[in-house]
Amino acid sequence: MKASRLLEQLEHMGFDTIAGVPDSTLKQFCDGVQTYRGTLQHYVTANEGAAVGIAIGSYLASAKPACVYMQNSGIGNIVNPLASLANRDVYGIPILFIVGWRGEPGVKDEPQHVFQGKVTCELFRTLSVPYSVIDQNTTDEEMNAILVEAGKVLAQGDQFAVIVKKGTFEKEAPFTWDNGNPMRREEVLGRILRELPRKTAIVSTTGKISRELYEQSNAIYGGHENIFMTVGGMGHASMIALGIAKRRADQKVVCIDGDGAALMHMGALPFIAAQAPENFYHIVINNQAHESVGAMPTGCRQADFARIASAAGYRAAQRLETMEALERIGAGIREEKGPVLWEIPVSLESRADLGRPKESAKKNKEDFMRCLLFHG
Ligand SMILES: Cc1ncc(C[n+]2csc(CCOP(=O)(O)OP(=O)(O)O)c2C)c(N)n1
Repeated sequence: MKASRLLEQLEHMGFDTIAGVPDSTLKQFCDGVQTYRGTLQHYVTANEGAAVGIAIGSYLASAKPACVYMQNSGIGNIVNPLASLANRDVYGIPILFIVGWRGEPGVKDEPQHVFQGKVTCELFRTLSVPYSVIDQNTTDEEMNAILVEAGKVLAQGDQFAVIVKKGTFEKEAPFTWDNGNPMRREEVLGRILRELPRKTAIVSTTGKISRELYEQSNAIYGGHENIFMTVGGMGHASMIALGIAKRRADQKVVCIDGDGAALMHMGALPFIAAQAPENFYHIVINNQAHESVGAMPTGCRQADFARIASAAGYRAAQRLETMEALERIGAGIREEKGPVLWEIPVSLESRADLGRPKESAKKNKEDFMRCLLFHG
């Protein structure tokens, strides 16, 4: 199936707004949205619940339903505005969801996707959202029929979901862009690891930042037991790090975040500042993109995390733009009290042969807890 064709159909059906958070299963679809030349207004929102918010507002202003695309990991973020606002027992606001299905039962996937994948259809049933599943064998005629069915549901003020299996959308012209930043993320992460005292507790964010840190730490130190990889729960790494920092005042804790993840639950920043943990250090690796799932730009490319952190009340915040400047991290963690934030701009590059954690998630958790217990 071609994303461009589906988008034309949506426009034809009267959709004029599409909002969402990018997903690897929907990479071709997301590229299609970026390169689409029709009139659909597109937003990459900070989280999936925010996309539902835009869909609701757009409907209120135009009486036209909007489309929300996302990975199934984002279902948690849509539940609240869906169940307590859009549902027919409240306002009855039509929304069409396009949902990438990671962790489909029977298809091998990473630990963070297994349970979410298993309960995906069940969750939509529970939320009273009828759905159809599509895959690479779905024909254009079958897709038309699904959209006709969806249209009937939406006309009643209800929501409908199209659940998309891996490999459904064909490759078309890819969307390419450049953020102009010279430093490579993987090299930056290696340098950060060398700057930090060995065994500093690190909480790393969802996606390739954790995968690159894992490989870099194994290469530099022969292990990674001091790193807790937030493989799922995108946007929550900083609060996990805060939870550790509050319980272990004797330990310095570093959160290595992505800009997309930091945006997703940005209320964490003023909250961390209010808690004022002296042993907390926050590093935001900023490529202005959701690089891990296909390098789609975030909807907030102008965001200046150092200034946001200062305004939120962090004790100090700074942008580090060269490899030499990364020395500030080593000095800062030894000499400065937290909470401190360092924002590091990086390019959109990543290695095609980047690996994934080899141990089970549980083993990594146990190693991390043991390391935390016996260090400091
Ligand atoms: C709630 C949720 N929505 C979407 C995803 C899919 N996802 C995984 S990593 C990622 C991008 C993360 O972007 P950023 O934090 O900027 O890090 P980068 O990949 O650019 O290094 C996305 C959207 C997810 N895991 N969870």
